[in-house]
Amino acid sequence: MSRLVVVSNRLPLGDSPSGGLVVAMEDALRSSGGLWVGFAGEPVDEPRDGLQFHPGARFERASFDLSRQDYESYYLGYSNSILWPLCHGRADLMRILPEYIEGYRRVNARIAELLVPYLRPDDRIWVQDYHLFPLAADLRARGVESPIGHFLHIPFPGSADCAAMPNPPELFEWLSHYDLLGFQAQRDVSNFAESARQLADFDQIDDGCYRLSGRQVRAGAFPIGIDTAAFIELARHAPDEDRMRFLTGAQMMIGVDRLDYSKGIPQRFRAFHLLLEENPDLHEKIVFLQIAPPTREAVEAYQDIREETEHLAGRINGEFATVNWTPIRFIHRPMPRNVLAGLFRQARIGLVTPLADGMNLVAKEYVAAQDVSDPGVLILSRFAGAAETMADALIINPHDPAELAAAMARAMRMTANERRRRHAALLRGVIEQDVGWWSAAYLDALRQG
Ligand code: ADQ
Repeated sequence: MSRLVVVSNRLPLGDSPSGGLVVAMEDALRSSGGLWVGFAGEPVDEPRDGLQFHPGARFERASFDLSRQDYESYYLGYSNSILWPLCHGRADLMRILPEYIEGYRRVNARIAELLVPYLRPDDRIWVQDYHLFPLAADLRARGVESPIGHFLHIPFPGSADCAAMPNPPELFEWLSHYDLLGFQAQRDVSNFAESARQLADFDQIDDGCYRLSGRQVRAGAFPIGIDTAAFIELARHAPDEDRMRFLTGAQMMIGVDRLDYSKGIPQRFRAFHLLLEENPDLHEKIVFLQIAPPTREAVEAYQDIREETEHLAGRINGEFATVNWTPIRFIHRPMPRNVLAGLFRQARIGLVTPLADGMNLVAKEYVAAQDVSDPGVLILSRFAGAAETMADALIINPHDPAELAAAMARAMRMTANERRRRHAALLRGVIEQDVGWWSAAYLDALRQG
């Protein structure tokens, strides 16, 4: 079997808890043998030449260094101050600087340069996410002819947003060098085709097969999953009881997100305010636990969101708290995965309300963690990729506080029968389309090219 080479922005090293992507890649790499290349951690003053190999896994792992300047322009700059806001419908938050664009091109070309000496002719190369759009073009320019696939973990923007990029045709030129473009949802495949039609030299050849800038490219939706079996076990054996004392008999509603403006955290706080205003009977019956570790704090747009959310939480607690009851608990730290799993299991409501999201794995983790005989209710934004396959959640528009507050009230009052019926349907999907299914489906499609 040909070797799999995965390239991602980050190479997970050490004992940090594994997220879905790490588990998926480890799974795929272990079964076919392979190499995972990525950036390992902190930028340095003097980047070393070449790749650094890290023994100790059942496949090869190799990292590259980034200088502080490259980290700033390629990672914080182009990737997270241009592409991330653009792909999440926030073109207004983009910060377009010429050095970001140059840095992004330079780093991708350097990664290709470092990688080429280690590639074999029969490799299959799988590039992950928006940090590395140009990588296939850079590899092809250096003579690489192997199949190269890309998977985008975040939404693909529609044509109006694409047009707000610094140089839209360049994005499509980069994409045209891949054999297979993988997206989270059908919505993204449609956005890709529509944007390419408007902004590039593009034709549809067949279902899922296109001509882009004179080259043939396939595209499809491959909804990412979690390691469902492992998460179910984690939740079953999670430490609990003591930790739940704060509930003092109330039901818990939980939100777990990186503190990112795309996740809709202020919107859900406002809806919770409305819920308490309109439903005095729910006072002291519900506690909202929001866990949101800060992220990308060096990027300006992330500096305001913490203040806004803390202010809203303070206002709600100031207005409604009693001696025995604090309506919102807001924690700004990451949590060990087993603690998270236990909290999900205890929560009557799982709140996943992004304004835009590629998939959202928290929605799947919440479902996997439930006790099947007395499960909680998932409230899910229609703008999460997960909404395409999780129709049995309460699907809401996160911009509408009245609709969201009504869903919270409905979830609080939902009968055990309806909760069990909805949960059983959701769990079936989360089990069937787990992370192993996802990587196998993608790699099969890449192979058939
Ligand atoms: P993210 O934007 O990071 O991922 P998500 O899919 O929800 O979003 O994954 C977050 C992961 O981090 C989950 O596994 C969650 O449990 C964990 N996490 C969040 N807060 C935590 C905390 N406080 N402590 C510990 N763990 C925490 C991007 C895209 C998504 C897409 C994924 C995978 O934005 O749309 O689903 O990649 O493709």
